[in-house]
Amino acid sequence: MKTSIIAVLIVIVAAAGWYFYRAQYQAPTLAPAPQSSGDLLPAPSSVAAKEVVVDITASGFSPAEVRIKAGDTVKFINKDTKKRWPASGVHPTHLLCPGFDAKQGINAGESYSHTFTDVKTCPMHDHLFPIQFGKIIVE
Ligand SMILES: [Cu+2]
Repeated sequence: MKTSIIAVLIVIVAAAGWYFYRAQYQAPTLAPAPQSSGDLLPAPSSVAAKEVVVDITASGFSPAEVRIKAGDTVKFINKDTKKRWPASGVHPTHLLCPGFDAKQGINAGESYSHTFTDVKTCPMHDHLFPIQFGKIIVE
């Protein structure tokens, strides 16, 4: 009688142990639900502000026309050998897009970044070579 009670207890303990082991083991397999919501993460990041690079070469801005979203940043990299000075129109006051003005010549190899917050088209030029133009279209 005593041995049969012990045997039943062992079976109960084993069954409970197996149940909890299985519940624990299965927990990670339930993870795909949060992981699939993780799949949605790239969408917000694609909406997030981005940085667009414009090279300034001897022949001017490349690309000369950039289309961005409000909040995006344009990074002007001086790839010429001379100083370059990206700024908004109109030369020489640069007031069409306030703040978009490097305020000084950028050395070769260096860069100037500006974040465009207003939805508008900003004509741009090189203040040191005011025959080179472009535009930043902020949507
Ligand atoms: Cu200018």
